[in-house]
Amino acid sequence: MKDDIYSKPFQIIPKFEFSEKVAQVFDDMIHRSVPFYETNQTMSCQMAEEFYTDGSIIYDLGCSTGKTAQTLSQVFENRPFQYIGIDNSSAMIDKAEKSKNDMSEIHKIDFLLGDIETFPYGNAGIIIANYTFQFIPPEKRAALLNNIYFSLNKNGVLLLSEKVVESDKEIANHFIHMHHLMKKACGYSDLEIMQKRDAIEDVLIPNTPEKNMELMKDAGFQAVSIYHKWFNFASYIALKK
Ligand code: GEK
Repeated sequence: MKDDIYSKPFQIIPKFEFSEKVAQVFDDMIHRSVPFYETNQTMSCQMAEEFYTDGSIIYDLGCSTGKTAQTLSQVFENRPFQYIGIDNSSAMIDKAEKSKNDMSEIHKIDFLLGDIETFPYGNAGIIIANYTFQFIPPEKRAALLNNIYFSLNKNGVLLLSEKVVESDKEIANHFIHMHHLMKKACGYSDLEIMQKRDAIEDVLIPNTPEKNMELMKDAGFQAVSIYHKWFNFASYIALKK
């Protein structure tokens, strides 16, 4: 379904939330809003496959409609893996459940309604958090990363993708403009872009790329690197050695 949530003018723009309405159009919304979304899914899932140790669990924090599980299933092909996707929006989990039909039965896939801040990540080999950390209140991010580091098995891996903001205001504004151009090229009108921007302000709070690196290092990760960057979007890999 096409995302037209912000196509009509609002008198008062309601704060963005992961409602039933958003879940219905989510696949179209994220495809037209996150640059290189599909490429990045493939990249993160290929790396998950590289680092996966048989018998461990892949956790997907903020799994939404299950795109990462689908991509993992394609990338792993005939290799078994266990996956748990967690999301606190029941509308998203319901949609993710339906996507299971397209996945191979040799892959053990569960979608659970839960809060990623309190979830017990047992036997974690890989933790993927694609565009979810940005919705966690900034003051709680260090605690979540500490928990992720603590929960990962030895040689475990965190794959994190985020919208980011540059520390230099001028560069930041140019990168934001590039993102708006990308959204326009994907068919969003100026009104849609501006209303969505207002709705998401204070809900999605991006860190600087450097802050994300610092948080992961402070949590204990011995090696941290950016594996993909496009203006104000960055993807990181962090290793627990
Ligand atoms: C993808 N990773 O397709 N606990 C659980 N879920 C949460 C929490 C929380 N505390 N906060 C937010 N969410 C997906 C895309 S979307 C990104 C992730 C976006 C969930 C929220 O319900 C939503 O489904 C997801 O995190 C963020 O690669 O909309 O920009």
